[in-house]
Amino acid sequence: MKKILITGALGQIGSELTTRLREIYGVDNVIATDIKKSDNVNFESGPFEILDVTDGKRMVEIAKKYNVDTIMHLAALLSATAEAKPLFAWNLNMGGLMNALETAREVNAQFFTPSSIGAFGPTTPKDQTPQDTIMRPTTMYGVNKVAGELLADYYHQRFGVDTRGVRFPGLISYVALPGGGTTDYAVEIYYEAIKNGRYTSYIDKGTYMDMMYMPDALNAIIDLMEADSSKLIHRNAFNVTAMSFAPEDIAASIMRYIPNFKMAYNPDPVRQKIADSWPNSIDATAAKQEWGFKFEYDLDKMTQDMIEKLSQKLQIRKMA
Ligand code: VAH
Repeated sequence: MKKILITGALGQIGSELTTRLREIYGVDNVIATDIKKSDNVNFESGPFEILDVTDGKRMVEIAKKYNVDTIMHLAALLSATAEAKPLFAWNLNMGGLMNALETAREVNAQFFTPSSIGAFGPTTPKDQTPQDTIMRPTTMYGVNKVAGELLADYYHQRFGVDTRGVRFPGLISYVALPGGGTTDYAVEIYYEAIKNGRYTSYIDKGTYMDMMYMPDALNAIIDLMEADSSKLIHRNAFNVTAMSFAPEDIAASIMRYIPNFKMAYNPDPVRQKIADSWPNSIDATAAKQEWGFKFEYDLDKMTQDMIEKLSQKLQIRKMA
């Protein structure tokens, strides 16, 4: 990777991936793009272009203008929004992905796009979900992710594009808020715990989902993209996870640092149904074996860092 184009650079992953890649590869070698101008100070420091990923012609123009050799396609609607607007989600998620793959083919760039545990469905084995298994998702987001995995593999087999991807679990971070996801509760809870000392979860008790702290997610992307291609048996996309927890587990972890924190439950039928269709835990053995996937943050270590960083960001002292 020498010259990297990122789509969706203002999103939850993109905002931190842009900063991290600029630290590693040089500011001028990471071209951030998104559908709107950024007010994020990090972006003033390097190249930024307005790009609607459904405009394939413009995407190729930008890729050629900066002579990119890597495309990281992150722009997409997440699960809850996609369920509310399925046709828009199909057009944006699949149209954008197709344009990104075509651009990578045209300029001979390496390619990354994230899949998700949302690619699995209710008939998938729920515990320690294998890398290769039944994938019949019952959400538009899941359909997009399975189709996306197949498309990315097709572009590798048919056109030789070096496509790679991971099936991300829910991602937790303090820089940019996620938008329209099912796992967003695991981010909101920290903000509410610090601001108000309480949170009402829209995901019910006992609902286990895989999760990962953003620093581990960024490392996974970079490690996969730098991995020796000849060692990859799989490509799109690898199961990766750091932990699996239910809302009561994250509440208990927060209480270790904010003892008076109060948790309540008011399940949102739509997002609860999506969460219930996903695995309880997935198996990341293939990623560990083929490119050395590892993670550093477990639930309590993540909680401690989230509370510390968010307290600074919100200018509230809350550590016990
Ligand atoms: C979502 N955060 O909730 C995303 C992610 C596994 C969940 O794909 O839609």
